[in-house]
Amino acid sequence: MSGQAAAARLSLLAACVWLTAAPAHAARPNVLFLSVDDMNDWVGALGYAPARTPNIDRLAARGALFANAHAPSPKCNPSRTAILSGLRPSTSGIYGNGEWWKPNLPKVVMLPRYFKDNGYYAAGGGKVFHHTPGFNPPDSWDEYFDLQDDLKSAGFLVPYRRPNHLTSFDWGPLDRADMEMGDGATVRWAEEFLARKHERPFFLAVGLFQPHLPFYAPRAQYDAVGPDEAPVPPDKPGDLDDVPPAGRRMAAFRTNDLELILEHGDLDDVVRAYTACIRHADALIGRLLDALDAGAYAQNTIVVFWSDHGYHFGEKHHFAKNTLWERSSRVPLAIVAPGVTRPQTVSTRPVSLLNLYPTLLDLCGLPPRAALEGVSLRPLLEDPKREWARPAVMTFGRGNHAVRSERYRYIRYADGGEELYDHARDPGEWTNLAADPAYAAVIERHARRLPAGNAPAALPKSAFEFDPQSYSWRRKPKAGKP
Ligand SMILES: [Ca+2]
Ligand SMILES: [Ca+2]
Repeated sequence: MSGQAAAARLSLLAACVWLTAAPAHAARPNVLFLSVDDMNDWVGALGYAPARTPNIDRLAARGALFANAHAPSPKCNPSRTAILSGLRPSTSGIYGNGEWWKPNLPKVVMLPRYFKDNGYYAAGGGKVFHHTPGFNPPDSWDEYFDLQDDLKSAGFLVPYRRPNHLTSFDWGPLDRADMEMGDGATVRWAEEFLARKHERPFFLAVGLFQPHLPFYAPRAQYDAVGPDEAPVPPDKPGDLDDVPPAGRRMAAFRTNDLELILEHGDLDDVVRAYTACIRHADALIGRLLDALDAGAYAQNTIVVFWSDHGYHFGEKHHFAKNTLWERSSRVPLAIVAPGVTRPQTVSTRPVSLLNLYPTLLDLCGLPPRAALEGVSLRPLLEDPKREWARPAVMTFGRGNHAVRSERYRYIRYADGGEELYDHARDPGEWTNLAADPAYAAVIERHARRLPAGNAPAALPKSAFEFDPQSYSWRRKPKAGKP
């Protein structure tokens, strides 16, 4: 080794020692990763008045609001797994709520774990991963606040108060205050977390169950909405006539609930209760923002607010989620990044929540990961109007995808069925243009953005034995073998 090379090596070593000794996180921002469950785009900041969401609106006004943001999949587990893994459902094979991600994707490093492995204190509470047992491995976190089973979901689940005609859910007012609901306990924990002194930068994930069904809202929120304030969305007669069979099958999923709600004349009351649940979530978000502002971390904490997917209330004669239309995929998304975003900016560029993982690594200066399929949104955070050629892609079930550009939504089902909607003229997605030859080039342009592969569905829960004590899985022997 030459003297020069040796000197260079020594100085490199010295640099390494310095890097190791220095607090590597000195300038790293904290993260408040704040999510809601099944909240569609009914927030004031996105132009929907009845929900009345002053706290979500003030959060959005502090930074960048994305007005064309979409979930990677219209269901809890595939959406959350995609967001937290940075992998599309078509890559991971996690398409539904019945597949544990961990035994199927043993090598994947989820977002909180990556922060934890890179010097952050990773804390979570409520519903971040899908909430049933086996979806939230403790090694993802330094600290986790989990609700007891009877406190989970939107309110207090059992007993259902009405011997009602529905089997799957209930709605209405509960005689409880905002902080006495299930999510109130999570918010109280997060308030205490934000008041604590932290030695390391933190990644704090707060996952509210609201406004997921059952749509139980504090009575004060329910009463404040009023019976006529939240309109039932229009369901245009014959709207499904131009939808291919695969899309009609998605629309028909769980239609029993919708038929019964309509038969009993309850849809307006269901919408009212859901709207009250959004207001309830908003009130809790206000508590969190106040706690952030009152503590030591207001100036150096990135806040990301997102919902895991949207929700139908009769549009396309469908109830809940599980479709590839705008109503199932469009979500509120706001990012406040001190020193990067400017207040009151709005971007109409199409973005997927798949981009959150690489965005947060970029904003926090953590090593990028080549495996991630999204890209950092930093260019749009800095300039919300800049060119953005990348559409948002969403997947539901194997081989079924939607591609959302700034203007169009193109849907292609596994059997080749297609839909195309022009949002400049038809925001309700009522007229399928896919068969119109005038749009052949538009379709071709969007079809190029479909995922290249469609991974086989991951193994279902029934393929494994799960031990909640050790939080580990064992593959069951295949049936028929001794
Ligand atoms: Ca959900
Ligand atoms: Ca139609």
